[in-house]
Amino acid sequence: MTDLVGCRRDRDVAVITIDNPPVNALKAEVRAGLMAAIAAVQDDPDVAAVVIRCAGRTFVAGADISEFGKPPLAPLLPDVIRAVEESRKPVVAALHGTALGGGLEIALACHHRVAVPGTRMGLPEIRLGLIPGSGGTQRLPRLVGPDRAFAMVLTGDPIDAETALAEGLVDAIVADTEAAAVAFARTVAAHGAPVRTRDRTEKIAEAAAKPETREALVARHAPKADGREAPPAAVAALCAALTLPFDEGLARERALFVSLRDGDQSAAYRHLFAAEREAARLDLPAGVAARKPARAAVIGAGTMGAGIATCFANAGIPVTMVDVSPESLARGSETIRKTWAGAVARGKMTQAEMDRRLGLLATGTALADVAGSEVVVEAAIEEMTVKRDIFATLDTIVPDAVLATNTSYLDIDDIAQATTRPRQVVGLHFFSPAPVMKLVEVVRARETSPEVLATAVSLARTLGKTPVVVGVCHGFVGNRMLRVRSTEVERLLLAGALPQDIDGALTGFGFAMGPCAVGDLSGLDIAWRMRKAQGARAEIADRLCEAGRLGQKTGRGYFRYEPGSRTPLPDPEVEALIVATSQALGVARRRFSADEIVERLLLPMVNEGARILSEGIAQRAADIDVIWVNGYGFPAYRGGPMYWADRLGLAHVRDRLTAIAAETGEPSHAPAPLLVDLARAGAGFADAPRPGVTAN
Ligand code: 3H9
Repeated sequence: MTDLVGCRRDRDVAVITIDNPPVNALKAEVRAGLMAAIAAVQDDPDVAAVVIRCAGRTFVAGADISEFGKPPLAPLLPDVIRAVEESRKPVVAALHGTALGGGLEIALACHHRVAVPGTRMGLPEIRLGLIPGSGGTQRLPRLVGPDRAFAMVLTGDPIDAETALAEGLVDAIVADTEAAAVAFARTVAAHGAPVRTRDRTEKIAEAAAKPETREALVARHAPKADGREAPPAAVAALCAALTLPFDEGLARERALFVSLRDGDQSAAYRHLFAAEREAARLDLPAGVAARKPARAAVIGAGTMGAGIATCFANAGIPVTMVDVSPESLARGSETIRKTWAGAVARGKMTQAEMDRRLGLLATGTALADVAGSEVVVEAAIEEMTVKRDIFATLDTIVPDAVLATNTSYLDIDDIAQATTRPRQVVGLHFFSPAPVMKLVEVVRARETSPEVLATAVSLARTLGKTPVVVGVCHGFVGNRMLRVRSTEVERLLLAGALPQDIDGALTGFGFAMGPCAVGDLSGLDIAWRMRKAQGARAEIADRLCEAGRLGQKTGRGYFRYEPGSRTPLPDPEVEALIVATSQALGVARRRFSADEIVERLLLPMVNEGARILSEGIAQRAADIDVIWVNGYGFPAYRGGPMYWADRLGLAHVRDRLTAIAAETGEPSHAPAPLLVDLARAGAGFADAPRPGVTAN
């Protein structure tokens, strides 16, 4: 055995324990230990059955992701798993925590599985741009049937122990993994030779025999083509399980897995996996720890306020939502109730759970109603005087609370000065719809204390969010870069592109929606109002608004919409308006290819990212990637804008920006100094020096 895999005897049952904290990932030493342990018990006449279990908080959560991209080390997981399945003594997997990926694949090859309540089982490889690579696509359909297997492999969503029992993935739910698994193993040992999962064909017989059943499965579960390579590969592997002899299906799965593992997309997903965890890590001074607020308040019952209050109640934290307008408060409460009622109607939540969450939600119309809260998130309208007033008042009502603002643009340092304790003020910038969107920009103001920063990050994680710490500037990281893209959209429209060209280029790149359709969805008047307030103009966007084309809500924006439809349709009227605007401004129009549009929209954004990095507004390039993938729909399989730029090569990015600057005459298109320096050094944004973070 090895240090990471032990084997002890409980009378006639061998108990193999994997102990590789934190998540028992299957690194080479673990694989070797498991292989040796399985081999050792085969010839031991005193062993009648075997249990595989894990120490610590979880059963194996998968292959060790950090080994991908390096030369594979023997024994390979498929070989270990084959040895488990071929064991002459029955093997029982004792599951707890999260049995995921390669971990679940081990369990699938065991002859039986038992789980404690609360265990979650899944094949999440698709979220890493992969498919299961050790028989998951071949054995899972044999145990749970093809329909459930397609759903699990293609969504990556885990199932709970009760579902697993009902579907045949586990044989029993037990109170205590080890003792119950040993007892279970002893019982099955008395029932003769173990049955291998590979030989269990009854659940796949129908789909194996009928092409129309397979076609229906694919139609039901395969997502529409969106540039990701893993889903079609998963479908191919699952179909192989239904149509090929087991060993051939296994070989097909492995070949598909290896090509994905060694490809660009899964490397991009791995980058994001590491980046999301790194972004939540803080270098805190010794002795500083996050607080765990037990009671929260949200100021403002608009879309954002109600959404944020929902997040608190969803996480089990009692929350008071305050709005001076009883009408807004009633509307906000109704929005929340409808969100949960919808989940109940879809079978995603029980009525009892909804009632419990409703019980966590209180409302009030006076700021004094937030008394007793340990964190307050202000989500009132975006006006500095309003926010400063609220913060000045909160200062006295909740003298010890963390005071957070959800502002998207305003200067948090200015807001903090309205209080007597700017050290306790921080930004928590949620994205809409708040209960759904994972990203939260945690904005560290000039005086925010490390304790408050740590509290904000930990709170965001408790709410199930992906926090990224950013500094104060107009729009922080995400919206500051978005603004650059919006400016470029306007510039391209004037220079010759049409909305459908722009959206087609970016959806072709992998965004779910193009910027023009997004504008139409959220309403073009929002940005219009902001421009008017700042005395700024965007000729085409302004003229659309002036013509009453405010987006989907008026049935017309950059596109036109048939009544009741959300499908953007090109509109000759818009084309005429755009061409006339170009003429009026004396801008010559020309054609732009999709590749050129992608460059023209995204490279200036990357350039802004470089400035953001050198100003220390973001700490790492990877933080910017996490923000754009989780908050703005940048395709995850491209790893985020800065990672994408690194893959293009910064010398190429620099040269293209120089060419764009020459064509547009726009000084901000000139490559940023950091980009130039890195390109000269042959380095990437990933190598950019991190700004020194000073503790307040
Ligand atoms: C696979 O299995 C392929 C096979 O089909 C075929 C192979 C041939 N490897 O998320 P957390 C680290 S693909 C290495 O903060 P939580 C993680 O980086 C894999 N390390 O905790 C972090 O490190 P640090 C399929 C891993 O409690 C620490 O563990 N499996 C791995 O919020 C704690 O993680 C998956 O995709 C790993 N596989 O969540 C599961 N997993 O402390 C991916 C985690 O240094 N993992 N680490 O930052 C997860 O979904 C979550 O980590 C889990 C725990 C739910 C397990």
